[in-house]
Amino acid sequence: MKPITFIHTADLHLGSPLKSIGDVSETLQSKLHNATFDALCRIIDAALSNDVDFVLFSGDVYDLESRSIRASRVLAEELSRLKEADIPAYIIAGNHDPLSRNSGHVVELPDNVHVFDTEAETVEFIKDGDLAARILGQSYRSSSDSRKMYSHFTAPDTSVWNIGMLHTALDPKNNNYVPCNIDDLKSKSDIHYWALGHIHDRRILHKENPVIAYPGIPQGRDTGETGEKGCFLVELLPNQQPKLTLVPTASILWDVRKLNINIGDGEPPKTLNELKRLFRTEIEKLRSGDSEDSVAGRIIRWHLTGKGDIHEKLVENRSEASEDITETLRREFGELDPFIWTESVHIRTGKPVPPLDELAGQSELFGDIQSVMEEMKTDKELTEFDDILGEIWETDGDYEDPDYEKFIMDEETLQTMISEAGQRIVESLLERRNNS
Ligand SMILES: [Mn+2]
Repeated sequence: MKPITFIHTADLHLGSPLKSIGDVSETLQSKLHNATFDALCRIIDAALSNDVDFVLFSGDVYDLESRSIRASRVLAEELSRLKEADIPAYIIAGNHDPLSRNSGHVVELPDNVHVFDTEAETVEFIKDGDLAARILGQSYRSSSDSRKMYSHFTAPDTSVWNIGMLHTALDPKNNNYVPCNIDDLKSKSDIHYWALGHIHDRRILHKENPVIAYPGIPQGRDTGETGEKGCFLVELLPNQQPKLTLVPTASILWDVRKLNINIGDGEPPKTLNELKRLFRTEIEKLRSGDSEDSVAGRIIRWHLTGKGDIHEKLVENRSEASEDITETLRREFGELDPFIWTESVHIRTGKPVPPLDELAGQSELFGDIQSVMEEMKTDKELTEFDDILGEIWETDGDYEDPDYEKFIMDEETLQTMISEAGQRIVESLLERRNNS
């Protein structure tokens, strides 16, 4: 087998707006508007600078079935850059950009591009005159597709790399997005690499024989799509483990960050001004890192945590306090380069009560509370509760809809809820004790 390298990307959702984040300036609005196109440009840059053999787009290149003219034009332009370097591109259509009757390309794509048909197809990739890989793929014909596409992906032999392109939720019960599970894909022993699309988190589900991977969305669009985003640079070498390297592509990063008012050695902030100073220090730290990383900016949802006297002042006028902090931070950092845009500030502080450990030593009641809390944190049934709810919130509704407010019940959220409940109980017991 010949060694091959390629880029695997998916779910570009070109032209899709980033979620509305409040009253932004025109400059910032245009940065948000260009972000998905910037990501495409970075993907093509990575293909060219690594001199890859080809580029795979595993569905949802466009956000909408009625493709925008700008998205079509930019895609054609970017793919032409690959053509100049003699690099082919392979595209399957997903649930957002199915190949139905209305979906002809407004702008013709260059001839180095193969868009897979709605029936399974196999395309050969020739390198230096020899067959080096086969790409097997199939496009959605409408916005949902219940066909078991993978079962029609059959390669004549395994003498060259066989790569399957599939847009799927990888959920056997989900008939909208190509029902299947990981074992179905593993059972296709003629496929070496499953280039998946649809799920916006980056996941490597199986490392070899076959590789099964989602590169995730190249540019996050809301606070449910936080952190670094990118595409995979894939190297397949004979008799070696496949190598997948993340190439960062997002110019704008979404972030949900905790700011603990008890950080540092000093006293926690007592006034709003002191609290804002704490935010400023934190933001400057982030900005200095971002300026080295070609990040245009970050959109942050803050969770203010910790214990201190300022808590009571903050919760007295909770929404006014968080709006005031938000406004100040937007004004100071929202227009800088790199920018930090504060999406919102969630006040989750508590009263300055002694640690539960200490209280537990003083009275039996607090000792009991502590052991109940410990039990809850490791309770098997609660962990299962988190599994069940997590699943409901992750799959209910269209999670690709940027306006869909995600609330994913995961282990960390559950632990936070337990700790916060404990804090409330301790606060009110102490209050009662002080008042009696
Ligand atoms: Mn999709």
